[in-house]
This record gives sequence, C-alpha cells and structure tokens, in this order.
Amino acid sequence: MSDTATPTVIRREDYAPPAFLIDTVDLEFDLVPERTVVKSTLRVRRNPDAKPAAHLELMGEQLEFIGAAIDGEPYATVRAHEHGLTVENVPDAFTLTLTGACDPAANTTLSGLYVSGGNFFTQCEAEGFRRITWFLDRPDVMATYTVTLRADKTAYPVLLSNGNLIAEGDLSDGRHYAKWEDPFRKPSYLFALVAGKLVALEEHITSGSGKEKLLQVWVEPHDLDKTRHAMDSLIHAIRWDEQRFGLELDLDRFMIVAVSDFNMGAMENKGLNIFNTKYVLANPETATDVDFANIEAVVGHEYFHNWTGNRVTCRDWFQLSLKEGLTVFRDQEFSAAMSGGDENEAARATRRIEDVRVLRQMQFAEDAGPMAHPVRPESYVEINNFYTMTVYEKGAEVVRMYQTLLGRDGFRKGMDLYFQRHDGHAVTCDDFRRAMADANGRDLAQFERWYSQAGTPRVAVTTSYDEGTRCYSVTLTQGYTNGSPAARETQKGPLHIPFAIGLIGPDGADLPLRLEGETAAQGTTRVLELTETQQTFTFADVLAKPLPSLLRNFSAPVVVDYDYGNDELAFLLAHDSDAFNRWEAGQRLATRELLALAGRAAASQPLEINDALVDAFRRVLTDELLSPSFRELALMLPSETYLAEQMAQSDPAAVHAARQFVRKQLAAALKAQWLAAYERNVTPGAYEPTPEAAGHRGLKNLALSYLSELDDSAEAVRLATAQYEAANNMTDRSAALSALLNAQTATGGALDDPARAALEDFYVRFEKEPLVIDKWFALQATQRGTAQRPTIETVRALMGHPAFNIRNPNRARSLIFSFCAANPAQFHAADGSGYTFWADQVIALDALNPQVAARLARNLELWRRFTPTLRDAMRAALERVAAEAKSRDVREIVEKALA
Ligand code: B3K
Ligand code: ZN
Repeated sequence: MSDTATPTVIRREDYAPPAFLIDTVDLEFDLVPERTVVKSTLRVRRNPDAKPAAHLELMGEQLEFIGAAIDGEPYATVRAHEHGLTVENVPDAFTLTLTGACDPAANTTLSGLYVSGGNFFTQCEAEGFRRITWFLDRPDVMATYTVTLRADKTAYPVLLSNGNLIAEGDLSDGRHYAKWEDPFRKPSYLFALVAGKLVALEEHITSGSGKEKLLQVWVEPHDLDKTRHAMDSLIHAIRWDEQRFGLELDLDRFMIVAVSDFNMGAMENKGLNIFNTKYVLANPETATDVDFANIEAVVGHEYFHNWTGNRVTCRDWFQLSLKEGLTVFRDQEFSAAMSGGDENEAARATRRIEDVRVLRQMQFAEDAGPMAHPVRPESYVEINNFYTMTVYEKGAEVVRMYQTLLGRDGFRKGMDLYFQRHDGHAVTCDDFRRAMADANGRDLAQFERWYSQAGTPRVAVTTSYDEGTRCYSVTLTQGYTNGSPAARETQKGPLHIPFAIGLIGPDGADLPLRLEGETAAQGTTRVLELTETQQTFTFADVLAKPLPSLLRNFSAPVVVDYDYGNDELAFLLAHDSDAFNRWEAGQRLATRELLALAGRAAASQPLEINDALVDAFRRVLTDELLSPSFRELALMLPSETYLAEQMAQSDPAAVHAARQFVRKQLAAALKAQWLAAYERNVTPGAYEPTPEAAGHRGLKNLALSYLSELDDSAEAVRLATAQYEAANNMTDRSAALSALLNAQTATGGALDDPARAALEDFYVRFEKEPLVIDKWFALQATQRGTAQRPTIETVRALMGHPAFNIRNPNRARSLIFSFCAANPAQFHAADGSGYTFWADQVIALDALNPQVAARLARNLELWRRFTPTLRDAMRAALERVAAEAKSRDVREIVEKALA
C-alpha cells in the first residue's frame, strides 16, 4: 500500500509509446471477499511504432501470483516483483494467461477491487487496474474486454460489468455467473465490475437515431426511493448531448451504481458508471437544492465522458485535462441549459457566477502555492494528486475560451473534427487544439501557452477618453504576479486572451461599439483578442465618457486590475447589462470594504461600516426585477478563505472579525428588508427542485442567516424554529438548523436552547440516512464556536461518536475536512490546536487511504502566506507529517509544501 522508497518523478517529456499492445482482454473473476482469484487472458503483440523490447513488463500491485501460460503452455520465465511482472523473452504475438489473487476485504484504499457494505466495487482510474491483475496499465493501451463474474448467488445476486450482458446462469455450490462484453476498445482505467445485493430503477428510451436503450440506476434496496432525480438527470444529459453536440449513447445499456465508500464524486467506467451515493441519492426529505443540482451536474459529467474521455481518451496522464477540462466545460454548459435554457442569459449567469467563485477561491489559490502546475502538468510523483482544480476548472476555462474565440458554431465544428479524427484513439491536448484550429481556419499556436504556463495571469487596464475626437482607448497589459516558484518557471510569454468588454453610457445603457478602422458599430459586447504583452484598442463615436464593463462573463481565467471608484462599482452593480459583471461589481465593493476592515481588526482598531456598501446591498435586496437566485449570490459576502488569500499576510481571525462585523451591520441596517424578503420568498406546497423554487428558498434562507446574526435573535429563532418544524424538504430544514446554531453562538449559547433540541431531533429523525448524518457532522464542524467552547472541542468529541467512521471518505470529509477546510477562523486558532488535529488525521488516514489523506494534506500548502505565528505552527505540523507519513501520495504533497 505504501511506498517508502525515494519517490520517482514521472515526466511528460519522457513519454514513449508502449513496446507491446494488447488487443483483447478476457477476465474471469471468482469473487470471494478475502481472496478473489482473477484469470486474465490477453492477446499481446509487439507495437510496430515502438522501440523493440525482449521482455514484456506488466504493472501489478498487491497481487499474489498463481501462474502464467503462453499460448496455453505453462511459462516459467516469469518474474513477479513489487511493481509487477516481467515476462521474459516473449514472441512477437501471443496469448498470455495470468492467474493471480487479491484481497478485496482488506482493501481500505478504495482503489482496485474492494468491498463496501458487503458488495464488491472497483475503482481503476488512474492506476487501480494493476491492483486487480497484471497489465499494461496506461491509457494508450486500448483493448476490447469480455468479463466473466462468478460468485455466491445469495450474497451477490447482481453481477455487473462494462458493456452488454451476453450470458448468465447457475453454477454448482449455490454460485452463479454472468458474462459481459464491451464492444468498444478502452483503456484499463475504464474497466469496472460490481457484485452484490442491489436493485435498480429502470427506464427504456429511444435514442435520437431510433435505437432502444436500457437505463438503470442501481442502489441498495432501501435507497430505491431516492433514484428518480438521478434517472431524470441522465435522460436530460442524453438528450442534451444529442442536441448540442450530435453525440448519441453508443451502448444498448447504460448503468449507474451508487456506493457509499468512494474516494471522489463518481467514475465514468464504460457503460457502468460508479457513483458516490452523495451524487445519486436524493429525495426532498434528504437532499438540498444544492444536492439536487450537484447530482444533475455529476450525472451529466460522467455521461458526457462517454465521448470525451472514453471514445476519445488520453494518450498519457499529463493529458488529463483533455478529458477533464472538456467534460467539466460540457457539464457546466449542460447545467446552465437546465437552469434556464440556452436563451435565458440571467439564469445562465447564476451558474457562471457559481463556477467562477469556485475557480477563484480554489484554483487561483492552487496556482499561488507549491502545487502550482500548468493545465497540462510537466511532471508528477503520484498522478492521483493531479486531479486538481487546475486540470479540471482552469482546464474548463481553457475550453470555454475556444468557444469564446470561435463562437458556438465554430466550437461545434472543432468538436466534430476532433471526433472525426480521433474516435477510438488515445490523444493529446495538442490534438484537440489542432482540431479547433483546423476546423475554423485559425492559427491557435499561441493558445498553446494556456496548457504550458502555470500561474494566474493578470490583465491591467488603463483607459482614456478624448472629448475632441470622441475616442475611448483601452490599454490592456498582461503579466503574472509573483506566484509560486513552480508557476514562475513555466512562464514563457504572452497568452492569447479573449477579453470581452462593453461600454456603459451615463444613462446606464450599453453603447454600440465601433473599433477604430471599422465602418459600422457591431453589438454592445466585443471580444478583444489580447495577444501581445500590451495592446491598445480604440473605440470611436463615443459621445460621452463611458464606464467600462471589463472581462464580461469572465471571458478568461485572469485577474483584472482596474481602479474603479466606489461610485462606479455601485453604478455597475445597478446597471451593467452583463449579469456576471453586476455581481462582480458588488463583490469588488464588498471585498474592498472587508479587506480594509480586516486590516483594522488585525491592528485592533475599531470597526465602522461604509454606508455605500449598505446602500448597495439595500438596492439589490429590494430590486424585485432581479431574480431571487441572482440576489442571493450578490448578497453573499466573499468567503473568509477568499478574503484571507487576498491579504498580504493571511490573518483568518481578522478576516472573520471583519466579515462577522459586516454581516451583523447588514443584518441590523436592513432588518425590515430581510424580513420582507423572507416572507416574500416562501415556497408553499409540494417541494420542487426547479431553479426558480430553489432561487426563492436560497434568498429566503440567506435572509434567515443574516437575521440570525442580530444581537436580539428572538425573531430569527422564532422563524427558524417554525421553519425547522414545518419543513417538507432538506433545504429548509438544514437552513433552519444552521440558523439556530448560528443564533446560539451569536448570543453566547445556553445549552438548553432550541438549537440543541433541533440538533438532537435532526439526528434521531435521519439516523438511517448516512448522507444526512454527514450533514449533521458538517454543520457542527463548521460552527463558529465561542471562547468557552471552541469548535475543535466539538470536533474532538464527535470523532468518538458511534456514527463516526474514518474509513468512510464521506464521513471523514463531513467532520475532519469540514473543520480543517471550511471553518478557517476556528481551524487557524492561535494556539495551533487545529494544526495538531490536522497532522493527527493526515497520519491516521495515510495508513488507510492515501488518496483521501493526500487531499487533507493539501490543506496547509499555503502556510507561507500566513502571519508569522501561524506560519511557524503550520510548518511544525507539516514537518511532523513529512516525518511520519508513508504513502507516495502524502509525501509528494508535504515535501512540495516544505521545499
Ligand atoms: N475521472 C474520475 C476521477 C478519477 C480520480 C482518480 N483519482 C471522475 C471524473 O472526473 O469524472
Ligand atoms: Zn471527469
């Protein structure tokens, strides 16, 4: 499980094609929890395009070797070793049969074949297949698979694998078998099997070209009442991909299976997607609006991989963003279409805002730290550490920029050419870029730098208006801030940046835009193509000095530096036709104010709120022309994590004090308006997970959360208690509980108050719903805590709760990760207690599940940016983990952090 040897660095430049190819794979499993025997029969031949090699080197980990045969004859010159199997002096083409065994019951890593809740599951991406059998476990080796599963029929009535079921039947001794065949060539990371006591929700649909398809969502029997939304999401995703990209489901059967022990969200195995229960199971009582939306997005994401990832896959793991960036972009477009259709710009904008918030808070931070890497990394020690915000979210932004530069139709042409050229192959990010360029007759050579340069680019903007000539010039200058060394090393030259801009006249209306040299104005938003370090763009016929609306819809993943005045930001917030930039103006205003207050808090100076911010918030809150979901986003303050990252030295306590102060002031100054918004946005009747209803609930619950900050919280407690008791859905119930807990801490917190009662009720009510109990843990881990009872004490106590189980990643995340990553003020307590706890948990998880441990390990990577006392305590914690952790996964993270 662990690898204590000096970590080996894998480099992109060392890529070489495999010396052998495998055309067909036939697998036979005898499934027994403690010892599963796997017989693998491979058709192998030399790769004509590779350097010849005498021996066949197969990867394998944690396997027991039983035997080998070539062309049916036992083969003696086979050496099993720690990293795999060497088959010596092989012929040019042969059939290799390997028999081995693994121990799924003891597999706590949740990579390879493992047991969860008494059932068998697999997870092979990135390198888990080698934990099942010996193989050329790399994505450029594509083969067709047949799989036979044998198991006890009572314990494992359902036997599933990729593709189509071609035979099944009974065996002696109460066992049975099923044989599956996947007609599509695939890399080993897309292999999957599932066996156990499961039931399915089924639907039959007819694809766009008239073929009958069977869709199934498999779950444990007691979860069948929570599968409808996942099935609906799958059907919507299938329809959307047909319409938007002309891509159809290629198999006769498509299955989703839910498992509660899972390292990440879900996995796109061909025809047999395996999902964390969190992204499948939902009904109104157990899942929030956010859960419903996430399920739709993840079901879409995994389904879309069937073309972008599976039919066309990655040549090597450095190309991971080829499938992940593209598929995130596709799921974002799908979610946007589901929330308002392609036409409703305002509804689309709320999704865009949510995506950009994540990017800026998480990916920009990653780019400023020791794990900074380009969208296409140059090297890694453990590939599982590179399923990152950069590869996924920045990668999606890079794909979005093609669409911004080429237009929707041009982007579609590029996609069509990409599939025409590469269907059935393992390719690179360069192949994708070439398809986009060739399909549109464009030169996208410079665009390559988006794949090879780490770090967050900045674009500085200066403007000048000439009343005499009525010309307005915009000068854009691109560069990088001094980020991490990793980022600096890769910066080679200017990027090709699509910079969308609009100009707003004194009346608040968009101006028609004519660039100098053009004969007529074209539209009111223009995408300027910035390709040099500095460029000036001049607009003509500008009758009065305008206000620029910069980087509309966040057209590139950059930071814009422009010195807006507070009045200008308030004006943009009130008038910009670009909904994203309206939101952005409000955030800039709030961020500026909050950072100023955090500076004062750090210096122990008194705090006072700027009326401009209160006025701006009042206008948004009471503007009934704005959608509730937009208002909710605009009235949410930037997160403490984001704010701390903007400080010269991160000071979580000061940020917390400033943000809490502003929340309290906004609660008090706008109390009547919050109460009115609360009343106006109730959603009586049956629960519906529609974007409109979710928008109302979101704004109502935001109002409740502000009200819970008031010194006199009686009103909030009354509303929240009533809401808690009457709720017919989890969104309202959990928001009410959260408000009660908040009000309790806001007022100092007696233990016999309504918060305690609700917390107990919540547990009892949902004891049998693990995903809801995760929420119960997370709510407590993210509580503010008081001087008398800091949150760490609650967390330590909950670690001993009978329902806590560190081996279940969802549960570990709900308590440990929530505290360490989502409660910055408490986690970064001055006494360093949070860091001690963090180190203890990283070390404990490292021994069980290195992938999950490595995620938690990343939580301290920005340690150098904190105030000196915190910095020193963080370093000490990192050093302890570096001394004790064994896995390659965790070692890579902490060693990079300390380097
Ligand atoms: N491709 C998987 C992620 C696998 C992570 C391996 N450590 C899920 C997804 O992105 O769709
Ligand atoms: Zn993915």
